[in-house]
Amino acid sequence: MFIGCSNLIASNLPALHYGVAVADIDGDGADELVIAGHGGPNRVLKWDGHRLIDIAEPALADDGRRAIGLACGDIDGDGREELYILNSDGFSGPKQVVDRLLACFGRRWIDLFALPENFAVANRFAGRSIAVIDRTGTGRYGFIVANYGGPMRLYEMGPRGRILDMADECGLDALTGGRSLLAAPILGGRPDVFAGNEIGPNLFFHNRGDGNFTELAETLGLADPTQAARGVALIQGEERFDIVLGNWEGPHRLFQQTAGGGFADVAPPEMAQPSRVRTVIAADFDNDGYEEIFFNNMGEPNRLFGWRDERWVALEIGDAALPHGYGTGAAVADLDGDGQLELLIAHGEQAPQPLSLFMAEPRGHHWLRIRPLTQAGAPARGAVVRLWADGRMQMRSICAGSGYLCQMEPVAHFGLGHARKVEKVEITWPDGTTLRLDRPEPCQVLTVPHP
Ligand SMILES: [Ca+2]
Ligand SMILES: [Ca+2]
Ligand SMILES: [Ca+2]
Ligand SMILES: [Ca+2]
Repeated sequence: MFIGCSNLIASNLPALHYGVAVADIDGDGADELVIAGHGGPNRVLKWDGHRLIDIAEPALADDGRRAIGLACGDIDGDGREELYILNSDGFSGPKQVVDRLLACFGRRWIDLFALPENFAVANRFAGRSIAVIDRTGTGRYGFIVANYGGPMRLYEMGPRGRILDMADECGLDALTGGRSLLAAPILGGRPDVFAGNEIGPNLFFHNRGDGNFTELAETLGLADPTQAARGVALIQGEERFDIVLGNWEGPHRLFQQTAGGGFADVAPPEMAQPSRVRTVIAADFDNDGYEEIFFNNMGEPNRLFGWRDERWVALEIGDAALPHGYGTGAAVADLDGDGQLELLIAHGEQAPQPLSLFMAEPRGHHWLRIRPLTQAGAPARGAVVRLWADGRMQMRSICAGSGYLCQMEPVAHFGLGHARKVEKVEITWPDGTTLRLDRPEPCQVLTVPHP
């Protein structure tokens, strides 16, 4: 499937890297890749038409801190995303160096946690993943923090620009060994939160519709209490979203949403096969109209599964096997705008290694990419996009945080397989607003403002 193209990364020295987020950092309308540096600089890689160049200024590079998880979202509703960087200098519990919440004013990045009015609320626990959520449909996002040996956080912007931790008030607080986060409208129209944990059960916070949550993991069959969760991804099921979960050296799960309202693990034995897994990604890499499942493993070959003839089969992963790679984070984006997704894999933890970049072998299928925006014009993370072509419906949610420590591009990417026409596209925003586009032309990126 994958062909290595890491030579397109202009400067790529071995380093300890963790999470990867995809967002428009420099405000030019095109997405960059942000990669967490653990003890070294964070990277901001921008496609300049030929290769990826690092444009991280000192405030973003933040050299010397130990960054691990990243996510972007528009916390203040000004149309531009802020960047949350979770730093962890220890495995669990209290830490020395607080997190960053970087906002761009003009061309200057300011850490909102460094402002005197926010200093007390900043996160001082070791953690892992970050995700964003528009829990009430205002177009303003909160940042969910999965701490390890410390309480989960939900940072939102309150009156007069103050940052508040709302986790306790809305029922998102939990003290656990937090690893991965997924925020998407899984059960209903408003975004829910899945938290993959180590030492204790996973948690599923169902959005009751008013932005408050009820924890339902055990009832839904998602608790998996004996396993140590790592990467998690949302994937299209029949007419609903399912959840792929990688467990560290334990059986991987494909939690299929059942008509009865719960989830059942339907991972076939080959997919369930335990591995030293980190990030998990579901994406249509070959544009055949079906998402593949990618498992990023640490110190053993990565794996790829595809939906072929109505069942999951292991695919030849090609150059992305990286049997000696210490894979940590990974993310997808169409960097060069050719309508096929690229895959960036970060490595670290056990040894410094360079980043790895892959493109999928071209198949010549048509495609369509939908980029919905919030009321203010920022990426509408957590919105759901459905597409009908060839008598079949495909669905994606704009990534708000997934994988392990990561966040994918804020675009619904659809391969069309052998279809040459799209019947319609339907977008549902976190506030419930729905817009229908009839017969959009394929092979383009459609940026769709909130109606
Ligand atoms: Ca940009
Ligand atoms: Ca903003
Ligand atoms: Ca595919
Ligand atoms: Ca591409």
